[in-house]
Amino acid sequence: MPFNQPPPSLGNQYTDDRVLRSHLRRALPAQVLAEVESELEALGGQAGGELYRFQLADRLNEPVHTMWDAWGQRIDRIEVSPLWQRAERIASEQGLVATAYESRHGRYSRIHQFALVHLFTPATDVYSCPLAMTDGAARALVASGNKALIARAVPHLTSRDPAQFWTSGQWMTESTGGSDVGLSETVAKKDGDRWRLHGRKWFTSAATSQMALTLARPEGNAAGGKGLALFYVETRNAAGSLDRILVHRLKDKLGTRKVPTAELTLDGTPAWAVAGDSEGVRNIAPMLNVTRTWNSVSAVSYMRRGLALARDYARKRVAFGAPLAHKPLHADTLAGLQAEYEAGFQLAFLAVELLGRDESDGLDDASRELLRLVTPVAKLTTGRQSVQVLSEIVESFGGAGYVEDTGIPALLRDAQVFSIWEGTTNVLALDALRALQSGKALSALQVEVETLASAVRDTRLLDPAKAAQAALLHAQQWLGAAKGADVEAGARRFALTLGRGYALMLLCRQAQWCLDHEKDERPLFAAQRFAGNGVDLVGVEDVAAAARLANDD
Ligand code: MFK
Repeated sequence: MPFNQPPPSLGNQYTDDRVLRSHLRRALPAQVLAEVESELEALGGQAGGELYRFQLADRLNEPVHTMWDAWGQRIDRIEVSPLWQRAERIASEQGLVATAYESRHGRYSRIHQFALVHLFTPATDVYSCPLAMTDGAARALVASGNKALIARAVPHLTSRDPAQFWTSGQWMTESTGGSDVGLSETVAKKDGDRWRLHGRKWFTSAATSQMALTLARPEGNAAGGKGLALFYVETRNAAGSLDRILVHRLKDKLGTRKVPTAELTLDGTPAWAVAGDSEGVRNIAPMLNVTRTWNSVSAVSYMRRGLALARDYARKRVAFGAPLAHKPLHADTLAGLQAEYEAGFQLAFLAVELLGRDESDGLDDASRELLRLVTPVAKLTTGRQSVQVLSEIVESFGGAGYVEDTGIPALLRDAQVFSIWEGTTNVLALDALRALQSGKALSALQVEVETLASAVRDTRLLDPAKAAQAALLHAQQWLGAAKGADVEAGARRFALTLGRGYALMLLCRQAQWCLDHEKDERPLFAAQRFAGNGVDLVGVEDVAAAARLANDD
């Protein structure tokens, strides 16, 4: 018999995830953890078993758009893959959205929910996309105070009954661009007590949703984001057909191939104003901040999935006389990636924790400003990390990682979206600057970091903690000194330094806790390693030189 390499396999994705479990032991009261742990174990078992096998079997299935029926009727039916059909059922039954709104554990409900998301996302080929928008829509509707729409939609968006459960779209992007949303061309015309929307939406993810929140410009309103209004749309009429919505085609994307992302025309689509007839960007912001949090956790969950597969493979794959796991160079490579995962995890779950506190007990001004800052910073930091980590994961499998039917290449292609949708790295870096405008967020961050640093006692953690503080101080000094175009040019390096510096500080806190309570040194090693990977990216910029270099003139 010729040699056949054993493929990588996955165990229970909850019980195997030291980082998730240890974080929950620190962040949740013991009673809450005891109440939620069986759910997490069950989903972790599904994720590493039944769903992983399903993913491999479903690999080539993609959503199918049927534009016409046999008799010439325009139907625009979109059928998602069997894996996604199963994912929708699991999502509603296991409360991937509902958990946050049932609020059984008060301020801890978001941590509970996002622990489920962490297990669910990489097991369902990003079914978290429609769920993120569903959660974001529920949150934006609640924030709007629009009683009629809250009563109409939120019970569906947060249902555990698959027959009642709705997902929501978030239709923002037009062909004028996904970042500068103020350029949107869709027009809203008043029609009695409702509106009709006319325009083209160019990148509408998960086009199978029962409803959507979208932006359009009421006739006569001014140009720009403030002249847009936020609208609620139900996609189907009483007969079950799309209600004056035409689906032109599904996008042929690099990754997230299961997500039916469509180009739509709104052809007089009935719509209801969510919160007045202007300030649409401001009114959709609660949705953006929730979907960005889903993005952060999903990016981290992909790093974890890649590492779980790579570690298992390294134990099985023998080369040059030993398993790869015993080869110092291979171990060193995986250690660097594990450190990225551990730090990114801490940052993403800080955003989660603050969101949960805000929704249950309310936050004081300083913590609310911190949440506003941490949300884009966590999104941009983890989005970049996931692309880099998954690229290394592919390489860690050698040629096998480059072969489609191992399922490994799809991880990298999917990960690439986390730094693009919901705002690219650069757009979010500018959003982080916007979040700093009041001046309170940086001082809140400084106070937090000093508190975290003062709790670090193990001498081996002092250097990583100092590296984190030095990077954050450098970022603040840079911002204090930068002027004009320099601020924009350096925004990305500034925001990534905030993200990586803060992530390192949080990892030091977790490492100290693990030394004290679990006699576990691995988070300490992760903190040391992450500090070595580099946290201060502020650098020295020269705007004129950068412009010449970029434009090659
Ligand atoms: C795994 C899960 C992932 C999720 C899957 C989702 C599927 C994919 C669906 C999509 O991709 S939908 C498209 C996502 N698009 C974006 O994220 C847009 C990216 N662009 C931006 O974020 C721009 O910064 C922005 C559109 C907001 C800029 O528009 P404007 O019109 O120039 O906004 P402006 O004037 O800066 O802000 C308007 C108001 O909103 C201001 O408040 P005031 O009127 O009170 O001054 C801002 O402070 C406020 N605002 C903006 N962003 C905010 C915010 N408030 C709170 N949080 C924010 N993030």
